[in-house]
Parts: sequence; C-alpha cells; structure tokens
Amino acid sequence: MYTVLAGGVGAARFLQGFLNTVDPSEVTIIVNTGDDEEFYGLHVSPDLDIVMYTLAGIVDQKKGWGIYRDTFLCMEVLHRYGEETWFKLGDMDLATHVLRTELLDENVTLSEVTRKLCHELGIRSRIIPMSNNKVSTMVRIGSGFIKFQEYFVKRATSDDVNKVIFKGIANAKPAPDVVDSIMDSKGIIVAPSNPIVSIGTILGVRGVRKALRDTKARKVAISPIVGGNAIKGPADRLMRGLGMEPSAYGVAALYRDFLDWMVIDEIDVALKGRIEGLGMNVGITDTIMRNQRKKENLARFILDIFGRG
Ligand code: FO1
Repeated sequence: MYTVLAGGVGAARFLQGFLNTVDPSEVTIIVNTGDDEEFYGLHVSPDLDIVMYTLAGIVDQKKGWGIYRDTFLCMEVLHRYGEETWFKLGDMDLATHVLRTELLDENVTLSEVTRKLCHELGIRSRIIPMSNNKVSTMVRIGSGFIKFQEYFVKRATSDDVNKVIFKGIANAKPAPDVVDSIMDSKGIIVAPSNPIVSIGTILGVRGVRKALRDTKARKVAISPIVGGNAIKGPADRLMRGLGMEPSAYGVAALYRDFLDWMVIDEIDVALKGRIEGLGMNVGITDTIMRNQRKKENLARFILDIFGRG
C-alpha cells in the first residue's frame, strides 16, 4: 500500500502518472483541506475536488481544477444579482458542492462525503481529507490576515506574504485512517505540492508528523521547486516571504525530521550535497511532468526508490 500526501494541481498531475503505474486500489491519498471555503452557503473543498475530478478523468486539464467543458451560467446570474463572482464555480462543479453541503448539514463527516462522491465517480483509490474538523489557512499581508482563497484567487497571489497560519489546526484531529494509512504503508510520497500551504497544513494536523517519523514506510518527497521557481503557484514567493530558501533544499529542510529521500530535478543537481547534509538521500531525475509519459517516468523513478533495499 502507498500513501500520497497531496495538495491540488501538482499532486493531481503526479497521480495521473502514478495511478497508471501501480494498482490504484493500493493507494490512499491524504488531501489538504486548509483551502476549503464557503461560497454562497456551499462548502467547497478545492484540493479534494481537484484530486477527485482528476482521478475520475473529468478534470479540466488546462486549468487543473473544475470539470472539463463546464459552463458558468449560474455565476453569470449571481453576477447580475450583484454578488461577487471571483471564485468561479462551474454549473456541473456546483453539484458536488450542493451535495457535499447537504450531507455535511446532516452531520455526515467530510471523510464519508468524500468516500461517497469518490464511489459514485468510480474512483478506485481512497481519497481522505486530512481532518474532518475545520482548518482555515490564512495569510498575513502587511499587518492583516486574509483567507487563502482571497489571496490565491481574488488577489491572484500578487501580495507579499509574511506569515501563514492554519486557524483551527490545534483542535483538528486527523480524519479516520490518516494515521493508520501512514503507519501501514510500504511507501509514502509527498507530492510536488506547496510545502507551506498544502503539505504544511497536513503536517500540522496532530499526530501526522509523529506518524511519519514512526512509520517503517520509506518516505519520498518530490520537490515542487525547480531551479528556484515553483512549477506552479506561489510556493517560491511564499517561502521567500517566510524567510526560507526557495529551493529544493528549502523544501527538504521542511521535511528533514521524517524524510528518507528527496527527489529533485536534474537542473538542481548542484543542491545534492547540501540536501544529503540534512540526513536524507537524493534522487535526481526529470521532474517536469509535461506529458503523460513524463508523469509515468517520474512515477517509475519513485517506485524504483521504494524497491531498493
Ligand atoms: N482557482 C482559480 O485560480 N480560480 C478560480 O476561480 C477557482 C475556482 C475553483 C472552483 C472550485 C474548485 O474546486 C477549485 C477552484 N480553483 C480556482 C482552484 C483552487 O482555488 C486552487 O487551485 C487551490 O485552492 C490551491 O490548491
């Protein structure tokens, strides 16, 4: 069994290769829910949805989120009603949020809702939220905090962030199976997701870091930073704003207490020695997942690390 710690788009791209290389039913994906937000009274879980839609083969590949060929007619009407519509919820996508919200209102947990949605979408891997408790990622710009989606989508990550907090994390329990799946896996993969606001949130949930240190599984991370730049999103700028080195080394340093292997891109070969100095092995390969073949090559590279003695 394998466990993948996942954010949104970067993780989903990796999974497209990985799940074509191993039996999908042997994979558990623990997903960040710090980005979750309410819009128009609906509970939206962007990272869960990105992973779910990707595995179901219905994601809008170009955007990386939402459903392929969705329309946004509901948004147009909301706009006419004078509502803010900067967070684009597609008409088909809305069905997910309507059903999720209805079930959550009936006290069904987010884990159970996710299991039902995955089942109906024919997904064979197990997708679990990091926690069933509410955690809200907030970023500080100047002296004030704003919610993550406001920073990420409304303001298009244009601000300098000097602090990130995960509101509610101290009281968030790991969702059922999060710790067990880490403990029972043969291999753990930290997807090439944002180390602060995607993976950092999962690692902040009580017991997760300890489980990662204690498990006998081999733990491998793929750097989302290549040549000092994030492959997608604001990870590099966030790291710099928080006083960290925006590089594969900076990412490895965040995982040093539990990681066995850091996989970095060929471009970053010069960082090998410094990363090894953190007490982990370094794998070097082409990590830019431009097409399905490259996604599967990266997956095979990771499987090869798991297969080594
Ligand atoms: N990302 C955007 O950049 N713009 C959007 O309007 C947007 C809408 C959206 C709707 C549903 C959903 O599940 C995801 C959505 N995302 C959108 C993606 C999402 O905000 C981010 O990719 C993640 O939160 C970061 O992992």
